[in-house]
Amino acid sequence: MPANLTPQYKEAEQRFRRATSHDEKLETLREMLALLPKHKGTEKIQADLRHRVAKLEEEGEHARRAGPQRFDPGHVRREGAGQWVLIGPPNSGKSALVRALTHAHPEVAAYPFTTRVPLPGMMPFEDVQVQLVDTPAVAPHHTEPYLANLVHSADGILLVLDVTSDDVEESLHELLSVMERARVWPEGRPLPPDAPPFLLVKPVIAIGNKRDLDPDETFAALARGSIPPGITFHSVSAEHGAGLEDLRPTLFERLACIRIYAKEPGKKPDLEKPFVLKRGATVRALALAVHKELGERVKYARIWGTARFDGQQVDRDHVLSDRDVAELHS
Ligand SMILES: Nc1nc2c(ncn2[C@@H]2O[C@H](COP(=O)(O)OP(=O)(O)OP(=O)(O)O)[C@@H](O)[C@H]2O)c(=O)[nH]1
Ligand SMILES: [Mg+2]
Repeated sequence: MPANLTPQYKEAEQRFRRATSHDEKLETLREMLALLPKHKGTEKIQADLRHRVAKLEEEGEHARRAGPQRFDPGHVRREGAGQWVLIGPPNSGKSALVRALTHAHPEVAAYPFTTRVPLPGMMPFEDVQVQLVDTPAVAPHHTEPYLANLVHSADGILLVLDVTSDDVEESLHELLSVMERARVWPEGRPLPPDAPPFLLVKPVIAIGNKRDLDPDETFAALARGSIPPGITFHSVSAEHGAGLEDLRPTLFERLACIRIYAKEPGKKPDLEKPFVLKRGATVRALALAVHKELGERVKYARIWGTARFDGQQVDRDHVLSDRDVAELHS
């Protein structure tokens, strides 16, 4: 059966042949795998590509373990309640947004490709912090190959667009292809029957920036119309602050986390530093987060907050809710 390889696949194959570094090879192989039409005629090629990817991943893992530690721009250590990676075309305002929402100070400038390496910042929200990662621009023939790795390991993706720009649609197309290479699928968008394997479903939000230059939101409406289903749209002005206060809670809520205040019997709860757990976490998951051993020993908890009454006793499989106070008993 003919393989019917697409021009995009052949182009990725060309780049693989030219690739010199380990990361570049791995990246292009992953891309080839993603672009390969999946049918009986390509089964052999699929198996071969998977084998090569696995081998390169293993080599990478060995190199990482062996050290010495090298700066890897494709990896930013997650901190706080979760990590959002911002991607967007040049000058769309990624750095301005990270500057406005976090304590970080990335360079903001009116010329393209100002940001050269990823830069994380922490966004305070109520009593937690959410990590935002600024990145170099995505543009045809100028996209850093490691961006797909960053997107792959993030908890959520922000597609930052300048709504006043002439090429919102093309930019969006580029951003979606980075997500495709990263094997990320927007949460809330139905998976097609021919979806490639191993897709990671994550929250994806499109940010329509520079709202101050679009007072009647004509450009924002056009940009909104180009956004595929499942990707929500937020109109903001990173420079003037409009829309940012609504964005903060959204960035926490879309991480699907809960905050739990642990309390020792007879003592007041620590309301300063909540434990941040995934929505659906149980008493046992909280105990594990407090101390690995406690995860095994915990028998029940008393909870304040969403319980029917204060101090209600619940078993270790009880599902906790955001802002519960929990006293663990083993
Ligand atoms: N009017 C207006 N200008 C903005 C806004 N956000 C950013 N800018 C301007 O847009 C230009 C680019 O902003 P940056 O934040 O550097 O854009 P970037 O996406 O990080 O750009 P690169 O790092 O080059 O990819 C700067 O001149 C900013 O002052 C906004 O909300 N409104
Ligand atoms: Mg920048």
